[in-house]
Amino acid sequence: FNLYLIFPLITRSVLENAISLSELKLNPLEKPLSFMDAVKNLDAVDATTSFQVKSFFDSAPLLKDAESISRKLTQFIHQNASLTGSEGPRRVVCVTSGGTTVPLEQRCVRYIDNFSSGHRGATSTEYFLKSGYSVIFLYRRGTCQPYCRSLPDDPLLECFKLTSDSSIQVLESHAEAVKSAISGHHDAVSGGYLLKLPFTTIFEYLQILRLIATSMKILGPNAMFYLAAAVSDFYVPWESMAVHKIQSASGPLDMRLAQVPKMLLVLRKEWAPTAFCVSFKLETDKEILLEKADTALKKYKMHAVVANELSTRKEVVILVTESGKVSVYRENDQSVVESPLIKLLVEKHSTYIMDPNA
Ligand code: PAZ
Repeated sequence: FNLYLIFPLITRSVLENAISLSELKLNPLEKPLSFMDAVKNLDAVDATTSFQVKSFFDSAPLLKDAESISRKLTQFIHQNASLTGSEGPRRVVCVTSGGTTVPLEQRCVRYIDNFSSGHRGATSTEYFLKSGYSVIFLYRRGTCQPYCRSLPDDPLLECFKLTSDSSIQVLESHAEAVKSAISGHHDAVSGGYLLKLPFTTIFEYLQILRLIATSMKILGPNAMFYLAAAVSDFYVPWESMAVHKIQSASGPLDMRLAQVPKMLLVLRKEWAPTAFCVSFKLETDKEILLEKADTALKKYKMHAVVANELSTRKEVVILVTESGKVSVYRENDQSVVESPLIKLLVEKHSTYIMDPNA
């Protein structure tokens, strides 16, 4: 059973476009004029990316709740755009959190996953809210949630007990954590400062991110993207994906995955051109981490890249910007690295708001 046979045309249209474009680059005069017109004003890399992005979205399965997500977003953003504090208009940050999955079958039984507990995104959300931001929290279903860091993994079973008259009581040992989780979460959601949107697959994640980014355009430089989610680099295009569960009777499985188009550049250039954008770079090999972060900063025109190594990500991160690299450490065993990191990013965002073109 060879997946090369199942996915032979994985990105045929993408590849054809890419081939046409590379040919265009080599022999621009030999191409028909209409095609030249289509890519006018774009360099070859941008045009290829645009085609790949279009192809990705055109072939993605329809986002189920698109209308209701758009409605929630419009309401949330308009409500927050009308708020002004001592520091000017209220800022809104989109925090992405958790890993995306890549389904291998349309009626999905198996999938490839990306590592992320969601701790970074959830904790950062709390610190952004504390700093006066409103947050759109785009998170992987089942991952860590804001204000729940101090709760055990199964809060219902471990924090509560049934009394003899069948009412529910919080165990004394967890009372403080439960109180602060409930009040923090309640204040943020009922105050209209926190909107939570879940995703599971790479298709859902990118479609919702695009909706968020285009809705946030009206916020201008007061918008920020803080892209901590671990996003798949490879995927199986929907139209070439097996519909039913892949059978094992034919022996080992060979699989060829298409590359997920580089959406960061599209986010920066098209979806949210005036927003302040921070992306993350995770590596396990520290020798290549900073070089990769530098490349992301330049290639995707990010305002900042947060570089982190898997094993030390909770103790230290390195903030990479045009003006240099700063190591950010957690203060002690009781604190979290997100506290100084968000403080630094809020300062950088303030500078950006004052002069977005600097
Ligand atoms: O979610 P978590 O707290 O377990 O880990 C956070 C992280 C390592 C996923 C995040 O800091 C990060 O680097 N995200 C981007 C990963 C990437 O390079 O795709």
